[in-house]
Amino acid sequence: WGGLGHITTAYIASNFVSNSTEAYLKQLLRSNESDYMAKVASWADSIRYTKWGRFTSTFHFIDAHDNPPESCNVDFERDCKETGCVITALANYTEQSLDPALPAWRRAQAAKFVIHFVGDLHQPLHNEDVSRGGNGIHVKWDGRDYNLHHVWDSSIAEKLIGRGKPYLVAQKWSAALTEKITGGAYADEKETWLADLDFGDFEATAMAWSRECNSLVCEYVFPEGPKAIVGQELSGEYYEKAAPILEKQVARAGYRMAAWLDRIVDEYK
Ligand code: DCM
Ligand code: DCM
Ligand code: DCM
Ligand code: ZN
Ligand code: ZN
Repeated sequence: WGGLGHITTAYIASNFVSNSTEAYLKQLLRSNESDYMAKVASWADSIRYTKWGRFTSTFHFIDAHDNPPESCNVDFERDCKETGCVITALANYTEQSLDPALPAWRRAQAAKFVIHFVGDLHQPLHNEDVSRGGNGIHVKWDGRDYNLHHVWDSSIAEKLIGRGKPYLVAQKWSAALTEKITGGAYADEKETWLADLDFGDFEATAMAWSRECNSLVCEYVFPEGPKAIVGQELSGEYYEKAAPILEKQVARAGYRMAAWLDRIVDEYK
């Protein structure tokens, strides 16, 4: 996701974590403000092009070598790169955040990676190989040229909630989604969102969430295949179908992030 998506997932998570998780993370991240998670949610993107952070560049996605729109699937052995993918990254940084032998700054760093990668795992094109997750596919948005990955990372969300200061619009969006989760459209299904959460197997959990997300690629990202979308204007009908799907993925990411962080803190303390 772009900044707006990551900040929003983190704000949602901060609305659902337990009091002890909030206290632990505020201390670890050295912040007493309500944006203690939101402000670290995009950190992993800010270091991926630096010299020291280069080793993390493939950690943000898994390149599913499937065949949309006929067939969508993810296979860990086939699709996770030697250098790592979002599945191994989430598992490794969850382990690090639980390691009492690591100093606090390393556990803080691990927590920041966990917050970011739970978010990325819920972006459909972070679970797809075609043209490097859509980065190589030119499309139109409000008449201008963009790549498809950017449309799903940012353009759809920005159209949905409107432009403005990222933290303010993210807070507004997270409040609306939190309401949908607690008492609105998602209230009845939210428990099913945690059905695949198995804190005894980090990679299996991440793969279950990845498969669910990847299946959206066939239906909503490339409904008529990758070739048919090239050059198309996406801010109209395509947006109308994609926006509710994207919104649910952001809500799921935030709700699952909270549950995951609760498990980490429960086990650590
Ligand atoms: N941070 C961290 N590890 C530390 C100290 C801080 O990961 N040892 C994170 C949490 C803060 C952000 O970096 O949100 C900025 O920290 P500071 O306020 O120390 O500049
Ligand atoms: N990305 C992806 N799948 C790929 C390559 C990249 O999902 N195979 C993502 C990571 C970034 C964005 O696309 O969010 C841009 O990546 P880059 O700057 O590496 O091209
Ligand atoms: N939305 C928002 N702020 C608003 C109106 C809408 O953030 N003032 C976002 C969050 C909603 C989504 O747009 O979930 C769709 O809005 P609605 O459910 O009101 O149609
Ligand atoms: Zn992206
Ligand atoms: Zn990322």
